[in-house]
Amino acid sequence: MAKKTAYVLNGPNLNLLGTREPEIYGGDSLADIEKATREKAAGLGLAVEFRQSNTEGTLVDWVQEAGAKGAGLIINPGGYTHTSVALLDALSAIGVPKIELHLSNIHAREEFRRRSVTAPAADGLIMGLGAAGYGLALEALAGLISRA
Ligand code: CA2
Repeated sequence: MAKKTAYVLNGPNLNLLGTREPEIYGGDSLADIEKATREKAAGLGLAVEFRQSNTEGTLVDWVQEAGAKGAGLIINPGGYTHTSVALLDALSAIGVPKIELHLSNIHAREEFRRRSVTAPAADGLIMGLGAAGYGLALEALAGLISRA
């Protein structure tokens, strides 16, 4: 039987991970995180679509694709977390399990980061655990997929 696919979507500026602000986001690059995520997924028997875009519409398209072709979704919407009704609407429209993920604890940061516009569409949130959050989110998603 074909493996179920977990989409792991990353929003704006996450391609810069590892180049600046390691005290906030950790020292791993997005490529390091992708590698660890793929290893974790293999252990869980899941296939992975791991993607990053700086463009809101592309992320909306990928959320819709995850709803049509995927078994579940992990999303770090980056700065769009705090602004994007379009991503909230896309996430609300899909019927697969969804986890919102942040490297940093957004509630411990500037006031404008403390509100997530997209969080109401998520089944659960993981934040503040750095790159390790991706593996933890995948584990949680595998559980949600198996119970879906
Ligand atoms: O903590 C997170 O994962 C965030 O989603 C990361 C976003 C930020 O806008 C959110 O408030 C919280 C930004 C990621 C930008 O990452 C950079 C990393 C290195 C250098 C520059 C940006």
